Order: sequence, then structure tokens, then C-alpha cells
Amino acid sequence: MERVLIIGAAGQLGSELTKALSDMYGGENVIATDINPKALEKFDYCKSTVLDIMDKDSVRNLVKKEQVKQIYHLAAVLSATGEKNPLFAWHLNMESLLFVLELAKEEKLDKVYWPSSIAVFGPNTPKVNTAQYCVKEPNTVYGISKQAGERWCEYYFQKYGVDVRSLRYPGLIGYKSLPGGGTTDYAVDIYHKAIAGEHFVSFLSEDTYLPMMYMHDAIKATLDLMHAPKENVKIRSSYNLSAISFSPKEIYESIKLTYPDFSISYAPDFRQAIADSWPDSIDDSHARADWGWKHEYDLQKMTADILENLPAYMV
Ligand code: AKB
Repeated sequence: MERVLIIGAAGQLGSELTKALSDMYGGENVIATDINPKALEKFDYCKSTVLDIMDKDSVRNLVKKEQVKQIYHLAAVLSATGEKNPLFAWHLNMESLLFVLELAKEEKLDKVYWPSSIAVFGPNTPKVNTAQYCVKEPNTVYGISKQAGERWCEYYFQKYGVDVRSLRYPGLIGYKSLPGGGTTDYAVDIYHKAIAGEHFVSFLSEDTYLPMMYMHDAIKATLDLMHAPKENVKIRSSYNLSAISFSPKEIYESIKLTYPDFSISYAPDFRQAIADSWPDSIDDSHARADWGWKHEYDLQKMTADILENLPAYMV
């Protein structure tokens, strides 16, 4: 069995991906790492260790010692947090990716996974059914780092044969862990407020449409891409990926079917401008054609699943 290293495992995506990878490869072959020691406590089903992605010697030593063959590099500063400290966001997002790509080349790793985002698009991108190949002029530091990162992924694949694969995630919504510092985070918080019986204040206006995806689908897409035959992975920058698209008003209405007294108000802040620069919906036909991507959850099915399962995670 191949050894798999997950960097940034305790984050929103990593928390669920680490479990799925452990089920697939066996916990003894999966190493969950994060900078936050407390957050590693939940990984009692696989190996885990504290790791700072910027500490290159420690990362290299771990890869050698554990004979790692695949890296999932998930650590990043997201869109909203990135705007508060742009140079740090650039430094962390770019340095870490370049280091992982270089390590993959030197150590001849089998595969690397690196998430990109709808943040690569910008205000001049066509908003509806945004195509794989179109104008991309991101105006957040996070988006700029993801766009540059995509170019580096393709470069390392073409020049050095590094088998790096990537998806442009929409906003990810799950109930097992909280997101941190993104513009799409409201769509997770809203469920917590509804279940807690509290009023919800949305930081995006009621009719702001964004591409979104239930975590179950995101994990499936990631594993499908990573296990697709090499020749089927025709895009080596990053694949457009899509499932659902909704506004704060629509997600609120889907929750209200179960919680009729739930209330919402709208107080857009600086994140509104970020959301306005991103697409409303995404055309992911390349992912569907190349490696058979198909999503399962629509808004109502996702809401029903979250409202049923989230309470157990809130206690
Ligand atoms: C964010 O909002 O920054 C992320 C993303 C869309 O990449 N969830």
C-alpha cells in the first residue's frame, strides 16, 4: 500500500478527506499532519504528527522517513483571511506549493493533490456557466495565488512529469468541521445558527449566487480524480468542478422548511466584493467527460442531510 501524507489535515476538507483516505489505504499508511497539535487529536484512526509546511527540512525528513508516495497539500490561507494579510497569504500559499512540487520531483513521488478554487476567476470572467478556459483576472490575493499555483502545477507536470492533479473547488459545505476564513463560509454557519435556534446575519446579500458543493461530493470528486487513469487526466492546471449554485435567501428557505421560525437578515461586509467577483455557476463538462464526474447532492438533499447529522457534532 502506498503511504499518503496529508498536509493541513485538520482543516474543513482535510478532516473528511483524511478519513476517506484511511478507509481506502488503511490508517497505518496515512499520515495526517497539521500545524495545530490540538486539532490532531481527532485522528485516532491513522498516523498523525505536528508539521509546519514552511519548515522544509521537517517535511522532507518526514517524507523520506515514512517513504511517502502521495502528498495531499491542503494547507492555505483562504480568501477572506488572505485580504487581511496579503503578503503572508501569498508567501504561505506559493512557497508551500512550490516546495511540495519540488519535493515531488526530487523524491519521485507518485502523485500530488493540490486544491485550487473558483477564486481563480475575477470580475471580468463571464459569470454564468463559467467555462474551463476563459478570462481570469482574480482580484484577491488568494485567487492570484491559486491562479499562479495552477500554472506551476502544469509546469511541473509538463517539464518534470510530476503527476499533480487539482480541482477548482466551489464553496464546500460540511457538518463535521468548520471552515476558516473563506467567503463561502456563511453557507456552513447558517446551519449552526438554525439548529441553535438563533437569528442568522448573512455577510452576503440575499441574492448573491455562488457555486457550492456538499462535502460528500467534494470528497468523491477528489478521490475520483486522484484514482483516474493518468491518461484520463487531461487538464494539469486544475479542473472546473460544479454541483449546486444558490443564494443566501435560497439556502435560508431550504432550512426554513424544517425550522419554520428561523430568521435571517443581511449585512454585507467586505466579503460581498469578493463574492461579486466570482462566478454564479460553473461549467465542469471537462471533469464529467474526462474522468466521469457526477455530483449527487442538490440543495434540498444537502440541507436534509446536514440538519439530520449536524446536531450530534454540535454537542
Ligand atoms: C473561500 O471562500 O475562500 C473558499 C473558496 C471558494 O475557495 N471556500
